[in-house]
Amino acid sequence: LGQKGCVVWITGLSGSGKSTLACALSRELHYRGYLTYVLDGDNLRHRLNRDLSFKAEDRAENIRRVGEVAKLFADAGIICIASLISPYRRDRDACRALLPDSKFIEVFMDLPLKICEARDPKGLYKLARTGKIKGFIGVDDPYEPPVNGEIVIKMKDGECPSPKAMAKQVLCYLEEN
Ligand code: GGZ
Repeated sequence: LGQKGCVVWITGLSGSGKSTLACALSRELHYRGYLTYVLDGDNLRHRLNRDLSFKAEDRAENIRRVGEVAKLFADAGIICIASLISPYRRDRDACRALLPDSKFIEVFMDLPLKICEARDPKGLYKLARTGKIKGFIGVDDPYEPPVNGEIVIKMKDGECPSPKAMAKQVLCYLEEN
């Protein structure tokens, strides 16, 4: 009772830790008794969005659909954590426009490309660098960072923040706002 839904929209390069943060944040919120639901771009592309490619217009449609679904969760009083590369500002802003401003919290994973590329958990950067996949964000397609996002996750003292530290940063924001 009394829970207010919202959308926490996590954007950033492949390998920047979006899914890791989504998972850690969801866990921390559960401990505190909140209902959450994670919408992960990579997972949704297997079913709901399996008809979509990585061309700009398909990314736009991917993000539009996830934005609409996220809004439904928020309307139901759930904290919906959406984790997508969502590289283009216009697409993210269209999702923001579906909700009152205080209910859309944009989290930018501001980690250097070098770090994301070094992680390369699925070997996708390697495929992109060798031309085996085209239009990979950060390699041959641009990423447009948020300008007025609510939260920025950054390196501290040359170290990437831990999943727990990232989740705490978002939690603090949610609690204060
Ligand atoms: C194949 C790709 C491509 C291309 C991204 N070809 O880091 P990941 O692997 O695990 O998650 C990424 C996922 C991107 O899906 P999104 O829905 O988040 O993207 S977007 O918001 O831009 O629509 C990545 C993988 O799919 N990926 N680019 N070019 N696989």
